Amino acid sequence: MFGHDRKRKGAGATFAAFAVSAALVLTGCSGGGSGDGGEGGGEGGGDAAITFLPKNLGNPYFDTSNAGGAEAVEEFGGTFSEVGPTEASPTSQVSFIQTAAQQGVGALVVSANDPEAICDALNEARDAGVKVVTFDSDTNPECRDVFINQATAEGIATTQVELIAEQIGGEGQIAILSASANATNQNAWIELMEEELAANHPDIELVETVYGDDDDQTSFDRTAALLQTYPDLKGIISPTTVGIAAAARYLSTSEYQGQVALTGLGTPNQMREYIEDGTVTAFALWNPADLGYLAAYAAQALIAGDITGEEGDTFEAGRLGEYEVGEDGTVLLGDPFVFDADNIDEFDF
Ligand code: RAM
Repeated sequence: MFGHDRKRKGAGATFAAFAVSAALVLTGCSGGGSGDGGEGGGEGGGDAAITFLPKNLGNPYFDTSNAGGAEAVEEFGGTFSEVGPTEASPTSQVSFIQTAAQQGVGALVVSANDPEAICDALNEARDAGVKVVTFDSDTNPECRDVFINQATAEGIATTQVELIAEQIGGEGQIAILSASANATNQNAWIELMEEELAANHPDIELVETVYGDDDDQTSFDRTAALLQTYPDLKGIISPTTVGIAAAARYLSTSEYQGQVALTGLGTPNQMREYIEDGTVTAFALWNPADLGYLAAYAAQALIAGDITGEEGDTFEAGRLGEYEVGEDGTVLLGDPFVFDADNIDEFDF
């Protein structure tokens, strides 16, 4: 459905919007916090104090999405801060949620490491009046007000399967290098990738899914182990920006460069050198800055009482325009996007 060709065809307009918004974010994130638990810059908007809580700190993907959030918060005159754990483990976000609730922030914007493990803490925060927006990786729907989804799970899954199928000629063994084992987003995509492989690619065998925990070194080591264990491996899908960058780094100096295909979800800045040296031919993602920007506007709309998260609620999201809340309190950002040697230089995030 979201095939490679289709994405390239629609590329013109999207390229321009994408590149411009990335540039805006780079210059417009002065309200950003530092991840030390303290409140960031920005003035006034006491009610619109919005805390971003990524899966973990130190991931350029979340640096970009949270810069998008800071840009939005600055636009509507709220207060932005960012806090987060160093490890993307199921319960590592709980203490940050509790602290934000004690501080009485207006809203938390969270990418969940586990659909269930942070639910009690989130619901306690909501009981204390904090609005909860999940983005990127959801919790169970009853633990948040709204989920900002980067693209449909089906679209993200199908895009990656189509890319690997194209890159290995439609047959052979592949493996998946994922993030943490409980990540809601990666697990949803993996399930759908398995279905897509079974339905439409009978000659591709998924031999194993391994977990690099969104940690660079762990992902690097898992890649090495996969290549040793499966000498006939033809390709790897890594549906995580941390994993794909680490796997590319491993492949780029190994005997497998150009022999074992690698695709998945990556940021252009992390993947550029591997596109240039031929380790990777194409990968996908969305615009993380827009994702954070939209999440911040949804948080503000909840705080202001403009929306409650009911299906059919609508709100304005600055330069992105109007959005509507869909089924299960989900708001959809857009389509996944494929990057390759022809377009990667147009992006800077
Ligand atoms: C990593 C994280 C994030 C995911 C991206 C694709 O940065 O796991 O949750 O959406 O990859």
